[in-house]
Amino acid sequence: MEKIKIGVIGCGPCGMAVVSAFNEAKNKGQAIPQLTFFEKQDKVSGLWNLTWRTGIDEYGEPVHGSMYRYLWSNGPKECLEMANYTFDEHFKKPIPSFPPRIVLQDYLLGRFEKCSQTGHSILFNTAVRNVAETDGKFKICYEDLKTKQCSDDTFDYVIVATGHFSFPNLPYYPGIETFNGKVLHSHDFRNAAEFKDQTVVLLGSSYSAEDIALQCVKYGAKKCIISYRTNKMGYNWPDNIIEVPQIEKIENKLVFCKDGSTHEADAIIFCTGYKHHYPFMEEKLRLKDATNIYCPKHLYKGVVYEDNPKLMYLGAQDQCYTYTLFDIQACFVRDIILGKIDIPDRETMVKSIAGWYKRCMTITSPAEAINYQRDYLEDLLTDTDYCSKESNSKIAEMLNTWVGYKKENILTYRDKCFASPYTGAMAIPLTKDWFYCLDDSKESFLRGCQ
Ligand code: FAD
Ligand code: NA7
Repeated sequence: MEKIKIGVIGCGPCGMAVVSAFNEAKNKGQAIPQLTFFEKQDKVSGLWNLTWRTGIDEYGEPVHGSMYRYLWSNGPKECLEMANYTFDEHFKKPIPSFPPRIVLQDYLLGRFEKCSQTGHSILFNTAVRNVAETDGKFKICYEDLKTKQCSDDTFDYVIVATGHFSFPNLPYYPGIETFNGKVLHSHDFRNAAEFKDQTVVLLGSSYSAEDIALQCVKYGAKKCIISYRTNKMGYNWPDNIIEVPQIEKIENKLVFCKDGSTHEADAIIFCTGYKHHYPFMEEKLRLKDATNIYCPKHLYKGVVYEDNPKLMYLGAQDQCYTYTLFDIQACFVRDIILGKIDIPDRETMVKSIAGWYKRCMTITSPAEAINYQRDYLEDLLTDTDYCSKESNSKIAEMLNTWVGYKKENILTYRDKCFASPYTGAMAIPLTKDWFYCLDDSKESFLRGCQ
């Protein structure tokens, strides 16, 4: 019998989770399908590859990267630890709970190396241009970015793992064209040191605004002014970070807020989030809705495309859980493809999606979002194996504790230690408070971990 063919678009953490999931099946002696990955970068790990580029890359492609220098994990590493590859296994010694980007990438790559015996192929420097479905088969058209050669291939299943934190949501503010200073979206933010001695206005009040404001003052910005549309973050900010209501207009160097206050700024950073963007999917296969914690309204169990269950989207929701969620989703998708999980009829799918979506729309606090995602993953874990439901619950508990630490003191939450949900081993503290750790190299970080 011919092997089932799976085309996976993107080889960031979600694509890498697919490799690990099938590797687990192979280790158990199961026959696995033929996996082909299309990756437009020249290496795996998606956003975790730091790039200095903004705008377009060397091939004229939109730059995928949204991460920046000096980025440290914004959640405890124990909440994204991979069940089949613990931090202790990788680093061979305990490390602190909040590592810099490069350390988490190192870990990601370690697991990938260990769990990569699936015989898969990865086409690097290859951008998928079009995915179309006819008679139950998917045709993927792709371009080799180096040679500009376009080719196509046919697949039984398609897994979209291209991420959704790369295509900026960039609203208009009246008068912004008169602003005498730098204007950028967080997607293009690369180095906080650039804003030394400056007053920076950040638009938006979520993870990017929070972290970029902290980064800026950590590396010498004079002041950060965070403008919120709906709610303040309300953290115990240092004196040089303030929160102000929505900006109504901008004139030269001045920004005017809804509450009548005026502020002078040197730079404006749009931290207004990202949009789902799958231009390469033919219209009937394309996710279009805004992101939320469940994800667009058309994914059964958060992954299976309602209109065509042989198409899956991974990691398409906003995330409290990250690597753990990607891994569990990948195991779930693997078991559908291996015929271990049945896809119900459309009516049942629609009902299931509606139930999760309805609850998602009632979420009003971080704790509700965390517990929602815990329950969602627990639901997947009923049908697939990855980690125990107890470990999943422990992760939610830790995420709730982390939210509390942030409320207590936004400057010190990264100094806290958590325990592994799998081994119980406790992290060690940073040798110096995070706010004073200006060197984010792997060497410097691991040197402190004797
Ligand atoms: P991505 O990492 O975006 O990978 C998608 C891959 O698809 C990329 O390699 C891309 O090149 C490829 N691709 C895209 N389009 C195409 C195409 N047409 N053809 C071929 N290949 C394509 N998570 C955490 O756990 N901790 C953190 O501290 C954290 N910080 C973050 C900070 C920032 C600024 C951002 C933006 C995100 C952060 N995240 C963090 C979340 C992060 O998005 C996830 O951890 C993870 O990278 C998502 O993995 P992914 O595989 O879904 O997507
Ligand atoms: P988020 O979490 O989607 O947040 C976007 C923020 O931008 C949020 O506070 C929105 O306000 C605000 N927003 C969106 N549109 C507008 C307009 N038109 N005007 C004003 N404000 C707006 O994106 P982030 O980049 O912070 O985080 C995404 C990921 O990147 C996350 O996983 C991090 O790890 C890094 P709202 O609160 O909806 O009123």
